[in-house]
Amino acid sequence: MTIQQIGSELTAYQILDVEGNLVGAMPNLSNERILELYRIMQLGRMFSNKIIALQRQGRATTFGSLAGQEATTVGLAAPLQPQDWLATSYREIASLIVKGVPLSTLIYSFRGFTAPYPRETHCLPIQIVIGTQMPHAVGLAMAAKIAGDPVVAVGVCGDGATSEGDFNEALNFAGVFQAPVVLVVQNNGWAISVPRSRQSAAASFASRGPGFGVHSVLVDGNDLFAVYDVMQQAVERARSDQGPTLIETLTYRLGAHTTADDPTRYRDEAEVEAWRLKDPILRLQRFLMKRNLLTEADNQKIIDEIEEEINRATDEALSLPAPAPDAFFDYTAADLLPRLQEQRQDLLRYATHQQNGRR
Ligand SMILES: Cc1ncc(C[n+]2csc(CCOP(=O)(O)OP(=O)(O)O)c2C)c(N)n1
Ligand SMILES: [Mg+2]
Repeated sequence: MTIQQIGSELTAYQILDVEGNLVGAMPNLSNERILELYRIMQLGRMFSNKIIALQRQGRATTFGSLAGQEATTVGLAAPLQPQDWLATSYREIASLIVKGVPLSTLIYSFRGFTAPYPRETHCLPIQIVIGTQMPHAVGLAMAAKIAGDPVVAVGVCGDGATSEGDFNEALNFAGVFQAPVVLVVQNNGWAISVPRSRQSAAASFASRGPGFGVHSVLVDGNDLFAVYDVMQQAVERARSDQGPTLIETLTYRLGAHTTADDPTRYRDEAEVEAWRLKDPILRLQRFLMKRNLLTEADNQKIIDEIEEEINRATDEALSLPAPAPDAFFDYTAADLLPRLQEQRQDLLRYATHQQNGRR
């Protein structure tokens, strides 16, 4: 498949249908690699459930599950090379896992402070400020291009982020400077309680690309093979200096926005049920079982092993000292300006006051 320039046409590219049957040409992936990616999809969902449980016990901060979005988050990171940059929001934990960020580092970050990820993973810390990671990705790509490095940068945001200036500015810079970047919009239907229909009157977010002179594609975001395929091609286009690509992945947030949200107050359960039938993990599982690449027993073994892996990483992350309340100042600037030094002191005074109040 070659990436088509799309206008307002609304057909999402698909390789694997809901029943796990091939309806397009398979990307170049070995059976071992497919099984590994399937394992990380399962890991992404189980990791999400674990952090939600820790949050309920008061041992983790607010957390947004990626349940339902495993094919997109795993598929977008899988074609990347170690030197390629990844700049994401909070919904792409599985992408970071594919890139090699250790589970214990990620779990520790949900104790209130995101310590830097290992340098060699080339992942920026997750962004909570909506949309800001998109110009970061374009900047990293432009820097690589200027330096002549064969490095690609990927920025990932949600449907809600497309209404931010940052998203549009990133697209414009990417087009004007032909940055080796891939900008991915995970359209999961909702931005907290704001539905996709209230975000834009455009038929698709992908259709925004051509207005910026950026190659665009719309893909079934619950289809691992399709996401991998379009991503692989976009990354190669970027690496061979053929320019940036905008990819919209059509997916769905099966859970709450975060642990601080109750979607039953604004969302029809029938919509959720309809998307459960398109579950990306079940879809790939059906494919694997039909091809005799996975049995029920294999599947159970994978789940048991992941559970152990997550529990080990949790023990490790919880055994570390709690992050200092002012730790993030260490990463704000090389030398703190007087105003920031003052803010740091204020924060420490406040934290001490709070602690004394509790005694
Ligand atoms: C600049 C900014 N404005 C508002 C918020 C509050 N906020 C947090 S998540 C969110 C919705 C984002 O929706 P979307 O981009 O679709 O991402 P999703 O959560 O669906 O993955 C908002 C408005 C924020 N974090 N940053
Ligand atoms: Mg969204």
